Amino acid sequence: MVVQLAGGAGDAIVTFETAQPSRLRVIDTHTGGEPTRVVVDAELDLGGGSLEERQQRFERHFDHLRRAIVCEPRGGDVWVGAWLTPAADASSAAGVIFFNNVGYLGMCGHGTMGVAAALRYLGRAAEGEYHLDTPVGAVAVSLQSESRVLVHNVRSFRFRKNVAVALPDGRKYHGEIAWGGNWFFICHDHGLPVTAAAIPQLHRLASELRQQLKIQGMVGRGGAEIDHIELIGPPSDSAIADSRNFVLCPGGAYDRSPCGTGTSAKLACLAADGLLAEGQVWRQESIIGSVFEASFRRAADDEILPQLTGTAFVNADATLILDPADPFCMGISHEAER
Ligand code: PYC
Repeated sequence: MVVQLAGGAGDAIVTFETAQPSRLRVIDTHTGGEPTRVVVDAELDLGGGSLEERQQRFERHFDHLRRAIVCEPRGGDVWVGAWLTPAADASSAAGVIFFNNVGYLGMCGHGTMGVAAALRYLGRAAEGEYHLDTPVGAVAVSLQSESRVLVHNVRSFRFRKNVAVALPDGRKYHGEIAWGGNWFFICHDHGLPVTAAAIPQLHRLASELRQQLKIQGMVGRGGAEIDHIELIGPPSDSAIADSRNFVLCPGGAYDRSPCGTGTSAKLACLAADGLLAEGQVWRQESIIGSVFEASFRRAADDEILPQLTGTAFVNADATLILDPADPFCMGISHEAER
């Protein structure tokens, strides 16, 4: 297959040959219950430049691989994929592009922990702290123990406070728009129990809120779509956590983990309101009861530098087979119908 890519330098066009892979080695992990499929040893030249540029090239030329890796029948809406690529910054260990069943993620907290677990399993994790480049900036990772991973996330901030969203039937909710590596609408006054038993109602309301944010043109900085909805409630047990969340992800699944970027966005709101001090630990519980420990350091301009700790385990070392005779080789996609 001949592919033309806009090169890293200026608008130069780079033409090169890349073979369509027929097999992809993946390491599957889960972080607090949320899966990540890490593609390793794939030979795909995405050209130079930033991770943002490489993600755009991946999307333009190789989006079928995203679907093959995370969509049904090999995956499903809960899966996040991580494509490893050479680092953009000479001081980083690698670059990573995160994606799901409908598109691409700027950063992914649980996914970064999954990548760290996969690299450790492969014996490729650097000693101590190392950096991974993502499309929204570099993150730092270090292994705390066999399965515990510490992530220093990208700068996070609250963008808007007390935003009212009215649903067509007159119900009205309020929330904060915040960035934690992805865009979130964080809502407290939803009136639902944040418990596993209420997942269908939480899912319905979060979907309605996301739809209305879109219809009403409510966006993040620079007009960015708010594609994650976070409904906050009390923890199942104050001895284990400070708060519990339900996070609706862009592809329609809810995050089984406490959501690293969502926890970072929440920390930015707590910091902005003076409700959490620098260095103080915030324990964020997920809807299935897994917990991330988080804290922050202040950065300039009302932004914070969050750090998150969670546990990630490898649960498969597998080879995906891409058989051209298979009509669903490149995944089942409902995107055209959305
Ligand atoms: O952990 O940041 C996260 C995340 C985003 C989407 C699913 N998990």
